[in-house]
Parts: sequence; C-alpha cells; structure tokens
Amino acid sequence: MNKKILVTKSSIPDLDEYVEEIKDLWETRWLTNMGVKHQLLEEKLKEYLNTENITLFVNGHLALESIIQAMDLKGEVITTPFTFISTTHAIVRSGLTPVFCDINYDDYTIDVSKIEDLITERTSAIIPVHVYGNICDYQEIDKIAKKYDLKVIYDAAHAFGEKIDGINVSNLGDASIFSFHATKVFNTIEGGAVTYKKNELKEKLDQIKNFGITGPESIESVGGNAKMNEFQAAMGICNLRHIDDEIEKRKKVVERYKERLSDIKGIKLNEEKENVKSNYAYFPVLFDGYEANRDEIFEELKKNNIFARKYFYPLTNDVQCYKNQFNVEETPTAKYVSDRILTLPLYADLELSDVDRICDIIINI
Ligand code: T4K
Repeated sequence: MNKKILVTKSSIPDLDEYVEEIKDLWETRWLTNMGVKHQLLEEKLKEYLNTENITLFVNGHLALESIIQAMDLKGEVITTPFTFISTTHAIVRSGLTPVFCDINYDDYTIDVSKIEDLITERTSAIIPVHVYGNICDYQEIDKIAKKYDLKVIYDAAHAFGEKIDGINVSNLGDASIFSFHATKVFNTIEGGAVTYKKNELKEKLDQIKNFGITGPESIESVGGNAKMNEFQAAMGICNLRHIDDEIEKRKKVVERYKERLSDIKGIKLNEEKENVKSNYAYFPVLFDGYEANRDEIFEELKKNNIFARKYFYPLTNDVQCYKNQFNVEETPTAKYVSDRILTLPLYADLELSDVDRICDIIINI
C-alpha cells in the first residue's frame, strides 16, 4: 500500500527547540493565566502581523465568540455559509441570527453585491471569511459598513500573515480573528487571536477570556475561560521563528500542483492575485465539468491512501443542527461550489513526488 497522505500535517519545531523553550516552566511552575510566554508571543505577533492590538485565545472559535461579546452585537449578522462550522456556531451561540449571503464563484468569498439586500434594521454586523486565505473585497465591505453603521469582524482563520495592497489582513475591518489550530499555517497546538482597531477592546477581551476578573477581589463582568496556556504560547514562539520558511515550502508545493493541474478542462484552481501576499494555506480544486466529479476523485484518492477533504461541504446553512432553519437555495453559488470542491493535501513537508502522485491519479482517472 502507498504511504498515507492526509490533507495536512502540523508544522512543529525540532523537539530540542521546544524543550529549550519550555524548560523555565519547570522552574517557575507558572503554566497559564497570561504568563511570560503568553506576553512574549503577544508582542512577537504584534510585530509579525503589524498590528497595534492583539489578544490571544485558547482557540480561534472562542476568539470569535469573545469579540462578538466585546462588541455587544445584537440581532442579525450577515455572513457566509461557505466556511468551517465555527463561524456560524459562534454567531448562533452568541444569541444572534446568521443571515447568509451568497459567495463569488471566482474566489469563494462573500459576494459583496448581495450584502445590501440582506440588511434590515436588526443587522448589527458583517462577519465575512477570508476562506482558504482568499481575501474578501474589503474596500466594498468597508463602504457598506460605513453607510449602514455596521461592525465588521473578519474570520481570518485561514489568512495568517497575509497582506493585500500592502496592508496586513489583521488591520482590515473593526476586528479579525485568527486560528492557530494544529492544522493551520501557524499553530500553537490549539490557539487563536483577535486583532482590532479600538484600544479599549483590550480590557474587555482580557476580562471575557478570564472570568471577568480584574483583580484578586474584583470581578467586573461576566466572562468565561478562554486563555492560551504557556505550553501553547511556547509552541507559538518556536513556530513563529520558522514561519517564513514554512510558507516558502508551501509555496513550492502549490507551484507544483499548479504546474501539473493548470489548463485542464473542468479543473478550476485557486487564483493567486498580484496584490496579495499569500500564505498558501489550502489548495482547493473545483471540479466543474471535469471527466470525474468531486466525489469520484475523492474516492479514487482514498483508494490510494490519500485523504483529501471536502472543505467546505456541507454548507453551514445545510448541516443537521440547522435543518429547516435556513434555505440553502438562497445561496446557490455557495451550494454549487460546495458540491464540487475538494482541498488537496498541502503542508510544508509534502514531497513533490507525492504531489505528482496525487496529480497523476486525478489526471488519469
Ligand atoms: N473559522 C474558520 C474559517 C476555520 O476554518 C476554523 C477552524 C475556525 C474558525 C475555528 O478555529 P479553531 O477554534 O479550530 O482554532 C479542522 C480544524 O480542527 C479546524 O481548526 C479548522 N478550522 C478546520 C478547517 O479543520 P477537522 O475536523 O477537519 O480536523 P481533523 O482532525 O480532521 O484534521 C484534519 C487533518 O489535519 C488530519 O487529517 C491530519 C491533520 N492534523 C490534525 C490534527 C488534529 C495534524 O496534522 N495534526 C493534528 O494535531 O477540523
């Protein structure tokens, strides 16, 4: 049997490097609650993401729920169903109503021409997603948000370190959330962060992630527990040292895929834009009129021990727990894409010979 290839593989530092980084935790016994590693990672990420305000979290999902709480959003939120379930769950779990907007066929991000029609007097925010690291039309979203006085929180879980028109994604909208999950370009095992424009959100977010505690005898608000611990932060400090090399390696994998799969009838690849510095997070392929459909390709790869993933199928407005609450027919392009897209294996250490093997299977089907 051929070697098993999964859709991704976590980037990790050499064991010695991590052990060195966590050694002092054995002396201090300070393992969590915003210790020195946490503080250091926040500072390093501020620099890397070129942002003034960042708050770390235990994961990307709670980062999103926390910024929603900090901004005190109410009513309806316009968002995309073509995303990981976290985006929609965060809105629903915050007591808000998601209103689903369709996506562009070209880059799978929210279709800005359809947003205004969905705005009502109950709309408080837009939560678009830079899906696969494809950056949304931020200029148009800004215009709409200003016109209707809406907040914009980007789900930038896939867009760590990316830039558009020279602007780091962390500076778009009112806030952005990032995921540092093991499967992401930059990981802290589990982890996440919020970056934001208004300084005063810092205090609120720090309270929300730590039970609302402001001092040994003072609890000023109703918070939960969403703190990144010192072992996670230490992993982040190590991984950040190598992030540019890792992205460069991913780029090579993507280039090989492109060499092999470009200009094939019925195969649509993710377009790289000139004004975007990509992080090469995912390699989505749309099988639209190809000799085999998405599910057949998926099965054929599986037979060969290669595990691609149907990110993002089903749409979040079509999953069991939301059945009959939303109408998937209202987002037809999202449905069309979700039925045809497959994300192929992509990680820094993926060998080019394995990329060739994957492409051969697809081409020779
Ligand atoms: N918003 C968006 C747009 C997101 O995509 C996500 C997360 C979030 C918000 C929420 O952020 P977090 O709260 O997760 O920080 C994975 C991830 O768990 C999830 O973080 C990610 N998006 C989503 C797109 O993918 P699964 O269920 O596909 O993961 P799993 O366990 O099947 O792993 C996929 C592959 O990754 C495995 O086949 C092998 C590899 N892997 C996995 C793990 C767990 C590793 O190499 N190492 C590992 O430790 O959800």
